Amino acid sequence: MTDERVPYYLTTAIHYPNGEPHIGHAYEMVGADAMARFARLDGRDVRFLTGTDEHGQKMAQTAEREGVTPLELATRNSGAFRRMDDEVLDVSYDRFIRTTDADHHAAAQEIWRRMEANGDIYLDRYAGWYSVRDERFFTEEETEVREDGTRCATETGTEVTWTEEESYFFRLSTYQEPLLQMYRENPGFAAPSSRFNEVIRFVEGGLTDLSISRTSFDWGIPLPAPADPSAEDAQSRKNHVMYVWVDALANYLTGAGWPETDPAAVERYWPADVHIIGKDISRFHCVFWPAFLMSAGIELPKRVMIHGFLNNNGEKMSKSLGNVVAPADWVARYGLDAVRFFLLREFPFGADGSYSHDAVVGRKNADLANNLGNLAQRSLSMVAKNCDAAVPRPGGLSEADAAILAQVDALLEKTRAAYAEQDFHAALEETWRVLGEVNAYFADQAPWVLKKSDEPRMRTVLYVTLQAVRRVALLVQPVMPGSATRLLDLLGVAAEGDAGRTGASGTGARSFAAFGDDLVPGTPLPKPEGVFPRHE
Ligand code: ME8
Repeated sequence: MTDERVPYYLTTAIHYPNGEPHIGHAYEMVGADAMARFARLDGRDVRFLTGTDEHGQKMAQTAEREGVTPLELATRNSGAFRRMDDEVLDVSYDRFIRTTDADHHAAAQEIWRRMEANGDIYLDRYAGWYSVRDERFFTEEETEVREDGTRCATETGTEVTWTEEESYFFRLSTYQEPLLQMYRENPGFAAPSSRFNEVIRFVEGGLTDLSISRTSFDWGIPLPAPADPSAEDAQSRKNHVMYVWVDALANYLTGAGWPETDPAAVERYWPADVHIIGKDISRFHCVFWPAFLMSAGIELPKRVMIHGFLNNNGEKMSKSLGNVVAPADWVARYGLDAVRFFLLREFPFGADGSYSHDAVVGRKNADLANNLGNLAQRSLSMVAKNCDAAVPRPGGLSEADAAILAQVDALLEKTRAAYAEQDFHAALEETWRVLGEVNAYFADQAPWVLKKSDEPRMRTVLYVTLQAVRRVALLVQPVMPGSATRLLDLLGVAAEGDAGRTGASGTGARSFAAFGDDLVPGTPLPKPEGVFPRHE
């Protein structure tokens, strides 16, 4: 049977497992998970890739400090990232890739071979500044000497060390024009536009060739054997491992089954629909990655969504400031759905933002407990008491009824448009604006007064309100899968199997195909209970 659904392949950055995950990592996962769930509920055949980036000098150094092997360090912390996804955040990924996986080695070596076959790789010497923290090379002009005498990268503030070694280079300089042309032809290649413009200005400033192998340590993927075994460098290339970013970026291809673990999947899912990454790694994804792919003759991803950074009360999170929050602690304190909602509602995905205890509690109490929770609880309790605990039968709709339903109905298209740009904030803002209108409608119509004066009208108002709550609950499933599912259960909406897929709450998902359906009068409803508790 052929799958008629349109494929949708999305990826997150793969995280460095040189420590435990923090709330910045959680932020990226929640955004990507909302996107994946939305696409599934909207009928797409989703493949969602995440994982850990396990090679490189940073991993090797941390392992040495901790007295374990790099693989032991990677395995331990990769497990912590995976547990965050599975047990803390309910992330519905399809594959958790580790760059130490065997199929990934094959993919990384294959892309290298293709770039080499295209004449884009040559052997030379690298002499310059390297930041282990950033796993990145810097030119002299990109660094500065601090008061304490250490040299740092100006852009990232991390320490750099002078590095001189034999290295293979990628002819990035020859891709300046092709990249600029690709950007012109694909104005949506990266977003938001402010960050895309920074990338374009960087490329316009000229590109130098990129060092893509290292000899000073061996924790990385070996270079593939040369096409010609009698090549002059056949022996010496055994001393090189791939620069960790060549290896890391190739994970997106591995995850699609490239080059040959799953050709049908490659055909179906590549090019990726969106790579979701943070602002500090935009250059790798918008400059290096498309240049590698052009060189290797592989189609480019459709979009790179560059999210901002999450700060603690306006301060950068750092171990030295002691303000690093563990995602599990946050979730234990506020509840998963309040955290997920806060992260996506508080500020636009492309912008930087901040969290504080008061801000999270504000969202939890005002937006969730009051605007949505109370409305649902009050209308459902009235139905339980006054309508035989079943969906009431409405009479003819008044102008006010029709007007509020029209606003609710328009939310699907608006939400779809916002998600197409990963603008979760705009989607939620509009949904909560309309929820405000529904609350005003409920207060104006005062069904508790109608109960004494006009029972048929009371039933109509309750029906319209439940109808509105049902549509809002459908649309917030990607953000709050657990709570939305419970709310839909309380509304007597039948679950449809696995449209939302995986995760503890996946089985109860209801796809958007049913968005336009009406609640069926007479459907028995379970005893109402609060879904969005207040934070005391
Ligand atoms: O960069 N707020 O890994 P990483 C929001 N392995 N996002 C944040 C953040 C914060 N405070 N701190 C980090 C790497 N991030 C590479 C990626 S991809 C082929 C290789 C984001 O563990 C960061 O921007 O340092 C990145 O997207 C992700 O977390 C992983 O960061």
